[in-house]
Amino acid sequence: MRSVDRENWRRRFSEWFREVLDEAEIYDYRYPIKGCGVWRPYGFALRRNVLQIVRNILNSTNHEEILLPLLIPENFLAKEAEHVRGFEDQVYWVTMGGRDKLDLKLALRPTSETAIGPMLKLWIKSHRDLPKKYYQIVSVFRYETKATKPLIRVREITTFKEAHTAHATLEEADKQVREAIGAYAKIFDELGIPYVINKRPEWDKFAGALYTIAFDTLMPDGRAMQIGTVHNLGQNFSRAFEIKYLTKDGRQEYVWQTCYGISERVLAALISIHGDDRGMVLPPNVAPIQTIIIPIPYKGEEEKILEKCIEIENILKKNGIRVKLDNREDITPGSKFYDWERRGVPTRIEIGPKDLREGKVTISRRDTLERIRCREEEMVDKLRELFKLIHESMKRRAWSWFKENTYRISNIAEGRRILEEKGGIIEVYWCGSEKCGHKIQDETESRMLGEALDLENMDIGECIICGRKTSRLARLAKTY
Ligand code: PR8
Repeated sequence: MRSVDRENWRRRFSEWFREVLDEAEIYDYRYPIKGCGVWRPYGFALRRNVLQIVRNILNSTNHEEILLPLLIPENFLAKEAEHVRGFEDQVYWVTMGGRDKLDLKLALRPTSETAIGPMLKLWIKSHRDLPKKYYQIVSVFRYETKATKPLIRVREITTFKEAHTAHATLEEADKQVREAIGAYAKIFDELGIPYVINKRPEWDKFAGALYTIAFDTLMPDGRAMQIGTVHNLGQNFSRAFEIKYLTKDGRQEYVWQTCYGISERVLAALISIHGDDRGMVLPPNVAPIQTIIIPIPYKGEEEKILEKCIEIENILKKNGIRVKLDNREDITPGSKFYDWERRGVPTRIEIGPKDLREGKVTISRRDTLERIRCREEEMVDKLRELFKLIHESMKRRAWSWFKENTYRISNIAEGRRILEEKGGIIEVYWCGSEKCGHKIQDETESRMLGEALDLENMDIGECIICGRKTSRLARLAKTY
């Protein structure tokens, strides 16, 4: 019986992750600059399919795609005091133009609030110009000082999807934050990535924001990873950049802004969360190849089998299925199985002499390794049905592991022990004070993800440190 081993895989996750990026030809991290990697064709195709989902969801909520310059003048980056303080240690600077020293240093954008600021000032004049909802998908640069990791903590973030919006009132900006949370939840659902939504504590919010909401997922090793953030910027940037509009009753007001972003961490989560000891398992909606056809040659019948494979490839292509025929010679079917399993292709069709005789095909599912046989005429419908089933079952499995690894605890030592031994996320009652917050972090040797925002019925409990009554639930985890 073929089976997948997920326990061993979790234990050696870090190693697995690097191997799979390399062997499945996703992303090559050997580029000679630390924190920079190369997207290889298979990874690039996967990235493109994920970006398509992001674009569709942002476009359908009336966001407009733009492209801002990569360079930001030093005096603009410095306009919002908190922002520059938060980013100053992470900025790459351009100081020379050819042989000339530049009069004004130029930053490689670490994020684009200060690039769009001066433009919004030009574009927004009246309440009729609001709201504005823009996004761009670009590279940003951050001189990360913590250990870098492919896709997870890079210095060139090549897939930064950043949205910037402007509104007439704080209420509208708050509403935009909720819309953005909805949009991100949809993106993660399409990818089968489980998450919790938390309001980051004051001491960990985005530099220049009123507040920050974050999505966190759990990686297979039990550590939490922030996969997206939504920030209400209030009027901090609009005051710094003088972005004003004329109200209906003729006053000049500063706009209210939000911004939100996700990065290639989403791809890291997608690749990791669904995987197993054989390699990646990709959801059919983003898999670059949805079905791989592998001929099972038989002496004397090689040609007929190959012809049938080509015929089937054409039928599937015509039906809009992303298909590939692996007709490499001198490679055994077993090695081909291994290669495509490693790359996470969701379904495999094998065609051998028996299939040929009976007019049938054998289909294997990558996620469960189950095999079914069906008549050739039913194959297209069967595959379409399987794609849906596979997606649902991958998502269900990922969520159920995520929930199994979330613990409501009332004893701090127990929390520390769980995080130390198993990882996961712990939930504790917290009064909301910074002092108790830091104490919970110290005593559990973990990081506060923030206050849970996605629970329907909030009970009243007692702060795990000071005992005060509270309905706030803090989530903590060891993090990436
Ligand atoms: C903003 N401004 O910038 P954020 N490598 C990979 N992914 C990363 C890295 C990194 N070094 N740093 C951050 N991320 C706001 C919102 C415009 C858009 C990912 O927010 O600094 C993280 O998942 O929180 C993070 O949540 C996301 O980018 C947005 O970055």
